[in-house]
Amino acid sequence: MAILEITVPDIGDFDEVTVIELMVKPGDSVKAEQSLITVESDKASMEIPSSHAGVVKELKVALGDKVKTGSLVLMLEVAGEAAVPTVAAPAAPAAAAPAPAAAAVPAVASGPVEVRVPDIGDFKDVTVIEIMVKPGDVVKVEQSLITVESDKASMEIPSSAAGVVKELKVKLGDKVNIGDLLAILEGTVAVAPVAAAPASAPVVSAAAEPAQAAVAVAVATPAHVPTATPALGLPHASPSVRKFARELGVPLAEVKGSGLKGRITDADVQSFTRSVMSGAVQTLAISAQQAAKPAAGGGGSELGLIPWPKVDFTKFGPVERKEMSRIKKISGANLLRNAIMIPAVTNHDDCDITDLEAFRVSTNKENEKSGVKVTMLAFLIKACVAALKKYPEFNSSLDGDALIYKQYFHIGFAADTPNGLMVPVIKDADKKGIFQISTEMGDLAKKARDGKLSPAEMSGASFTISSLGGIGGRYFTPIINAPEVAILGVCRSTIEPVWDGKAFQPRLMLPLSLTWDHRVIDGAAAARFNVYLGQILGDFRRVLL
Ligand code: CAO
Repeated sequence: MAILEITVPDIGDFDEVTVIELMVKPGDSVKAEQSLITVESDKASMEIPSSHAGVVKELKVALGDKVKTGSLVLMLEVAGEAAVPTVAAPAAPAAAAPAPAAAAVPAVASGPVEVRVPDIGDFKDVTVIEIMVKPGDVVKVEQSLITVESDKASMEIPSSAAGVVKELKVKLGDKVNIGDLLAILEGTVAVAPVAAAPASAPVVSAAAEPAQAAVAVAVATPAHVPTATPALGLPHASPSVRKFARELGVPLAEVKGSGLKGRITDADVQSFTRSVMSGAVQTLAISAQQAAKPAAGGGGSELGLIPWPKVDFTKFGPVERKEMSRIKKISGANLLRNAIMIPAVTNHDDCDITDLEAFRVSTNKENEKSGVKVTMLAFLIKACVAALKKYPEFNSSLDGDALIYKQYFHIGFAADTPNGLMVPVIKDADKKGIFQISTEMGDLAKKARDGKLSPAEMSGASFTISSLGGIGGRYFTPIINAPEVAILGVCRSTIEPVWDGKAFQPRLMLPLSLTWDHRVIDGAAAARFNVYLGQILGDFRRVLL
């Protein structure tokens, strides 16, 4: 046996790409050429294959990491001599790497317009494996029309014009080349320069929103590899279908492909979703989670939901459609999974922070010149660390039937940014003072707003705080940031009349909302956690007891 380092092969012009999907985990057996991870730039997504067959020992990348040619992906144990040298994965299909197309300024034409296969680099006789439109469909400029596949890559071919599809000139299995006629559009159509100049590279969206590039490039599974089965974990699907499945939280390995060679199409993903919703199919992902909790609840996955309403809003008034930011899409998929899969309960409580607030204000006054402003959140982080130490199950994660108790205290805090919610992490908050925490929080919040947080700065949290205190509100039910098991929501403190046994006293009360995973934590423990947290915030000297 030998251990090999599997690295990112030559991925052409891509400088830094983001890891958006991990397709294997430690312990998995992989074949040579099996895809290990998917990476995405703003122009394309690609699957990175394994150069060897073996067993995954250790993943060296996490979701969100930036990688480039030569970055270490994972350690692979392979059969053979221990002397086998460390090798890089074979070169990626650099020819498939997209080159930027000229910005498309649509011109207007009327009458039939021919859409042809634009310049697809060195690829010859690529097979049409998916047809994404049909006669009568209205297509936009840059909308993907078909997916083609060579033995190295699959790519979606976009339309060079907008209009109504009058006739399709290709069918599944056809071999196409540069210049071949794909479709005829009719009506008044907007024509992008790419149609007039087929030499422009087709594989990059030239539309105004490059992040939504319609075209993706993938290192394809070799033709001889059989159609994916859940057991193999090798779903055969184009990057756009993978992306679609990810957005819906659909485990592709469980979807049966109806396309050529068993390829999974958008329609397959949609019909799988419908089956899950109707209870006809239970996803393995959900079963695994259910296995982790006592059998008392029975099946429980038959959500029995009716389909999502499809409404033509323009019937009711003018509308504007805007793509959601990438962060929103990613966090949305995570939030949906966490909301559905965790039996979460929220305890609301109030705690008296009158004295702490007075201390905070005086501390800030004394340290005005230091430039470091201490907000209530820094104290909350310290107080939570104390409560997590006293109630360690709140600092744990589920691992099958076991709990992983973390002996570190890395506290995530939700930060509101123009692009969406981000959760930077204060590492080792137990070892840091209020000033250091405040300084780090300020730096991390700024980086989050500027979109400059590194994946490392957003990972490893063992507990999260979501503070809306600077904004307002009373209580809310935060969603647990899996695989954590609890999250504290905090709203704005207000002066309340509090009965001291003789009279009402004006006290500054802080509303707390603690959401916890009922598989790990019981209601009584949650109530105790909140009470203890309130006691600490009421009098920090208790930390010393
Ligand atoms: N009660 C009363 N006032 C509070 C308070 C509370 N609980 N928490 C903060 N404040 C005050 C601060 O003292 C500060 O007052 P001054 O301007 O008078 O000094 C003001 O509100 C603004 O504070 P802040 O929000 O800038 O600082 P913070 O440390 O409390 O929070 C950060 C930092 C990054 C967490 C915050 O800016 C943020 O992004 N919050 C939103 C988090 C979020 O979106 N959560 C929802 C997740 S679920 O979708």
